[in-house]
Amino acid sequence: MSEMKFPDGFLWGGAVAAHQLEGGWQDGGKGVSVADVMTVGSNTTPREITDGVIPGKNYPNHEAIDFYHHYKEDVKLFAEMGFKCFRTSIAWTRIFPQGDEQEPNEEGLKFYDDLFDECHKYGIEPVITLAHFEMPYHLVEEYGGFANRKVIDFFVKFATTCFKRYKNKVKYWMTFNEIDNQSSFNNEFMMTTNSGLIFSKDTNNEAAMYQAAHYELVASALAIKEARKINPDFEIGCMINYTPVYPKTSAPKDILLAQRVDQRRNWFSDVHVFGEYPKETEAYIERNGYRSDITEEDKVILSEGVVDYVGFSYYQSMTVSADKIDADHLVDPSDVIAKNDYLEVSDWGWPIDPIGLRYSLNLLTDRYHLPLFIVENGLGAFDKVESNGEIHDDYRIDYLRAHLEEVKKAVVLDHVDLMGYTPWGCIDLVSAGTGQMDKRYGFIYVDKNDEGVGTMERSRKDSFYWYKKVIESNGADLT
Ligand code: P53
Repeated sequence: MSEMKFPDGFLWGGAVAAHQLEGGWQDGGKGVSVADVMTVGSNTTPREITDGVIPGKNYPNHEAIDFYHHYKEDVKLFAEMGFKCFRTSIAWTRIFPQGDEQEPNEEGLKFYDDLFDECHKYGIEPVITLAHFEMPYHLVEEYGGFANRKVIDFFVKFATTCFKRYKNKVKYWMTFNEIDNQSSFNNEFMMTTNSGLIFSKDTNNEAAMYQAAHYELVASALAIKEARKINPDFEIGCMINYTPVYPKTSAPKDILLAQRVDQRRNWFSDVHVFGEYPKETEAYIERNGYRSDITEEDKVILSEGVVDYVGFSYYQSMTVSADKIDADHLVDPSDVIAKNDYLEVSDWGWPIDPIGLRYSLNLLTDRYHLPLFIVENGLGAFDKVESNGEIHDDYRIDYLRAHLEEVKKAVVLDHVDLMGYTPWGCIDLVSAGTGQMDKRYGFIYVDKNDEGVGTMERSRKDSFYWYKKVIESNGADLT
């Protein structure tokens, strides 16, 4: 294995999202996003989504790691590691602060011009997500987020504005981050961050999710159709959280349930890739009377606005048991999760499964016959700064090495067509799920804690030097 390399031009890099690192939440004319009304949580306490910004509450995304003012220093560190690409998102609220304006905000557009120029200075290719959990809060308050068909137009306008402005600076795009996360429709965080849905007690969450997701898929397809006209050389992908689903046992009812959970989660990417809903999903939606608003025109748009590649995050696998709920009674996939006795878990309880990544790469290749891009992978962990300032994060190196070994087998032995690998949170940032700073993913440490206290100073962890060597050897040296 050690002589095996990744293909030439493989996009080694790192991934972040605007709201999780930029800060500057009111700088340059930026508007309030859904991420700006989420408080800090913890390993055990969920983040609170407040009704607007309430003075005195701790909103970690407001300042984050202040990448807005530190980006030159940070991009320089990425370049030092040898990054070929850098995945970030464009904060919708920098471009359209409220979401429904006629004209974009020039200062916001300029910020990304400068950021992309800074990347290109070092030969780093930007990889851009358009909607990464940061919809304008105004669109939620005023329109109900993606519960409202009108929001499709606002998204398409935002997307088109970005495509036109950055057509010579950005080649790789993704429309919606982890669009399939909302299949956990009882999770308020997932619903708000993905679709801007805020539930009242009498809402049927599942029904709302199918309708909102449909509008998002139409918005994605329309944006892609526009993008093709603006620059035919764009590569535009979808972005899903791929979590392979395992049966707890070899009992056929567990096997069928595992398949059903996969169907409940992964129909989103089927629509992105094939331009139509898969059979079982369509049957389920019809049976329940969900997604009443779908037009013939929508169906044409979906079939025309398909993606060029499948971007996905991979953190863990999921194991399910039909002991209590079987395939025909499954509602929310989160209800059937069981413990996998073969896997260790992270400090946040996420199962660690490197082989699951090779399995996923093969499965997605067989299913979609498209290039894949691992746009997130990594270990959220507590780091300790030694008295001499060093950070020995061997657990992070072990995690990434084990995953990359499996990726390498998938690419070299199984011939999976993989565009690149961008581990999540290449610089420490605010956790999406918990709002914590102390759930760290980075190669670069940022001195700031969950209380928001710290000097913001950046320093290189051991993993920084390890990843640099991985990139330098094009993946031949993972030691
Ligand atoms: P954190 C779980 C929960 C929330 C967001 O997650 C998630 C996931 C994983 O499926 O999605 C992605 O920060 C997401 C990133 C996020 C990352 O996973 O909760 O695209 O925004 O930071 C890691 O540890």
